[in-house]
Formats: sequence, C-alpha cells, structure tokens
Amino acid sequence: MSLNTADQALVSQTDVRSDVVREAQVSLIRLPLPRPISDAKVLTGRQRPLTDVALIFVRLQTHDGHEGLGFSYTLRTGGGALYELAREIAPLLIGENPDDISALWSKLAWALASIGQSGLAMHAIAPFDIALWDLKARRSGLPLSRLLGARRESLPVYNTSGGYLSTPLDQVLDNIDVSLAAGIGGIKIKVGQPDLDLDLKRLHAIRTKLGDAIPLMVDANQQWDRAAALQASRRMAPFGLTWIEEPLDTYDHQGYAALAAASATPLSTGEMLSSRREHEALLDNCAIGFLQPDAPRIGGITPFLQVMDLAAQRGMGLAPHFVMEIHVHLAAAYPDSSDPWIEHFDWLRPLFNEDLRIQQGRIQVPTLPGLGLSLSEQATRWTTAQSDCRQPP
Ligand code: SMN
Ligand code: MG
Repeated sequence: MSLNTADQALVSQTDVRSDVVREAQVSLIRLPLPRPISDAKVLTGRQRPLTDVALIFVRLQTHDGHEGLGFSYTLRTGGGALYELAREIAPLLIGENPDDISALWSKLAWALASIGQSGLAMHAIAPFDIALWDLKARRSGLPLSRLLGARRESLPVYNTSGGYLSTPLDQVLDNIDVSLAAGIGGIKIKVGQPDLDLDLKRLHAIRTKLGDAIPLMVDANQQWDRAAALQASRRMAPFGLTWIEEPLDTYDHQGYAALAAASATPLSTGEMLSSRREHEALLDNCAIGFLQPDAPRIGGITPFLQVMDLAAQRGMGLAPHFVMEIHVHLAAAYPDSSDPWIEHFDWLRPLFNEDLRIQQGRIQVPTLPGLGLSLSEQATRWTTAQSDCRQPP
C-alpha cells in the first residue's frame, strides 16, 4: 500500500468538494452453497468442506443522492471479524468527497495499519473501495469497465464449480455438458488427490470427452510439495492444459521459479495473495504464465488496477480469481493484448437481480452503469447483521 502525505493532504482539502458521502451501510450476508464442496485442502485434512460464503456488502450514498455498492468475502472463517472491522472504519468515509478514491484508500489503510498491510485489513478496505468506484461510474452513466478504459466487450470464460474433488467423475462429466451448453468456453477441475493416478484418471476421461480444442485447466490449491508438483506437471503435460493452478504454496517463489522453468504447462497463481505488494514480490521472483489476482482480497479495485499494470508490463496472462461480477469489468480494461480469462461461478447469482450474459465461450461485459449490480430480496433474507452510519443532519 502507499501511504503518502500528499494523499492525506488531499483528503483534508475542502475547497474542491462538490458532493460528499452522507451514509455508509455495512451488511454481513451468509450465502449457503447448494451442497458442501471439497478441494485438495480438504483431502489433505487441512480444511473442512466449504458450506457457505460470508460476504460484506457496503452501500454508500452521497449528499446529492448518488449510490455505490461494493463487496468483499471470506471462506470458512473471518466473516464476523471482517464485518466488525468494516463497521469500525465506515465512519471514516462520512463527509468525504467520493471522487478522492486513492486518497480515501490510503485513509482507510492508515486506519488499519496496526492490523497490517495485507490479509484482513485489505479484505476490509475492499468493499468501500469497490463501492466508491461503482458510485463514480454510476454517476458518470458509464459501465465501470468503460470508466476504466475497457478494451474488450466480451471475455473468454471458464467454469470451475462443476469439477470439485467432492464431485464424482460421472457428475463432473454431466456438469461439463451443462456448462458447455450454457456457452461457457473452458473447464477447470480440481486435482491434488493423495494418489496422483486418480487425478490422471479423471483428467483422461475429461480430456477424452472434451477433445483437444476445448481449454482445460487444473487447480491443486497449494497442496503439492515441490517434488509432487514436478511429478504432476510432467505426467499432466500430455493433456495440453491451459494452466496448472496453485501447484505450490503461493509464497514459495523459488519453487514456482524452478517449476515454471521445468514445466511444459504454464503455471498460474495469485488467488491467495492479499495485497498489491505480495503480487509484486511474486512477479519479481518468478515468471508464471497467468496471474490470478482477486480484487476483494487485495483491497479492492484501486490495488487491482496496479496489479494489472504489473502483470501487463511483464506480458503475462491474467485470470482474475472468483467474483466474476466485479472482475469482468476490470479484466475488460487489462492493458495487455492478451484476453484475460473470467472464472465462472454461479454461487453469487442469487444475491443479485441482474444476470451476466454468456455465449459462444465468452462472457459479455455488462452495459449498465457502474458494476451493474443491485442486491436481491434473497440477499436481504440472508443478511445476518447490518449497521448504518450517517452524517448528522
Ligand atoms: C476457489 C477457491 C475459493 C473460492 C472460489 C474458488 C478456487 C478457484 O481455488 O480458483 O476456483
Ligand atoms: Mg484456485
């Protein structure tokens, strides 16, 4: 994060203000998944199956009646802590000019400095930062993608939620049919079973079904050590994978550098990193094929744009992690000539009134102003805590 005094000075400037944030509402929503799912972290016994997603939503309103919506999320633990933290920092935006996004980001980061410059602190800033960007785009009457300088109207999209390790192979194959029929262009499946031969058996059946033309990716969720990852990358080479995701602990930069040099298949990682600096450190130390930043995890859109620049400077592929509802706008503005991949998940669909359109392997960048999202009635029913802070009249 950058915490410079110029930003702070801007925050306290009053003469250029036209409109100010009047109200900030913070909500905790617990979204149940249709069935518990397991990736390799569950098979190694490190985590329990995932049953729900905790989301923090922030709704901002300005004195002139403009609104912004943003959110962040956590899995398995931390929903309550994230809510409390967001609630604590919400008053810091009241009375501020919503245009000063970078300065306000720094203000929130300074407020959280004692907690640290990554992890929970960044998760807590994200919904505010995203809501400020949404507000700015909505007020301009532009989709967020266009405010950011979109270079694309659609992006290639792949499906993840059909290929969990908890899903039997027959069901994975049926899910692939559903996914392809819905126009989704690529398929990602989870790997990282205790017995590599089981992963290879599933992969073989899936590649045979897909043929060579449909992009296929695998995700090991950091559960191999260096030797196992090397072995897996060698034995998976014949499957023509688009990438092998998180073969190693994300912070094992040396391991990634060595594996990238040895692997015929491109590597991807980045979803577990929780700050711009962590992405920079990864990129400074190894050349992976695809970077997978996650805006809600790294502090929102402001740092995500910086991470996209870092990746583009290195000519890397981009495949933002999860939350396609936000990432479709950001990836549309990726300044590299390669098209980023969007990760399709239907998990968050019940929370919003709007649908994303997918056809012929590509997801359309929404054309409504801002993120183009409004919360559904179901989202209200799943709200477990809510707090408002307002400017005194
Ligand atoms: C994943 C993990 C957690 C939430 C969503 C998705 C997964 C992926 O690692 O990359 O799809
Ligand atoms: Mg992943």
